[in-house]
Amino acid sequence: MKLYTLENSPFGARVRMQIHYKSLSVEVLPPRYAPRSDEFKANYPLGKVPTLELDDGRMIGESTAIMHYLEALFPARPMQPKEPFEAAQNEMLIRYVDNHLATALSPLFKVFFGRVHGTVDDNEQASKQDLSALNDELAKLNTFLTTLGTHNDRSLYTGDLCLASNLYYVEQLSLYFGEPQILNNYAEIRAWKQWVEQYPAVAESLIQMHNSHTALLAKLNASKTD
Ligand SMILES: N[C@@H](CCC(=O)N[C@@H](CS)C(=O)NCC(=O)O)C(=O)O
Repeated sequence: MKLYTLENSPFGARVRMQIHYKSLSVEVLPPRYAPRSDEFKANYPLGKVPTLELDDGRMIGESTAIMHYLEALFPARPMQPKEPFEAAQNEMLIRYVDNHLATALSPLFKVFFGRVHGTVDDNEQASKQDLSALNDELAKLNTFLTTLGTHNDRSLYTGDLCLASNLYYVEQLSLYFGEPQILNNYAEIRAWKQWVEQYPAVAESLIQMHNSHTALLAKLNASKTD
């Protein structure tokens, strides 16, 4: 099997974490076509990566669909809780990340990548309201995490992988747009983050994403001084 993904993609990072944690033999490759090109849109399901290509050529898009598929195919080292309430909470965490947190992050992503691709003015900023909406979501998360039980007493789940990779961008983009240490007010999130980053599968994907993000920042800074 092959996973097509971009190194700085939080959606790809969560699948890479799962592949690493479960020691799966899935080859991780960059997409065959340039992102945003017509070929890219036409050849990947729903026009996005990560995409998992099966050995018979069939393809699966959407990171959470890929994660569910891999979990069903490779049940060893389970990453989805069996107990119904815990399973529901894991699903809630995934939906929190993709519907709530990602929605609040989206305006920051738009301006940041607009700058990277030169489609927005260099002076365009994320607004105070954008950062305050992000803080509202973090406050919700901080409370939600207290209901998940002590993470030190449970194993790593797919929801944790989704949160770890998107939380990386919460910290990086808020720092970029002038709010460093955005997690300072959220003790439960910081404790969860410390726990989750103890897993090499998580830490290594975060480092890969960080290297790629740092290279983009350097490119942005260089283009400013040209
Ligand atoms: N909901 C999707 C989001 C995937 C997504 O937004 N992928 C981005 C990379 S992070 C992409 O393919 N961008 C290229 C494009 O839109 O042309 C998932 O969970 O997989």
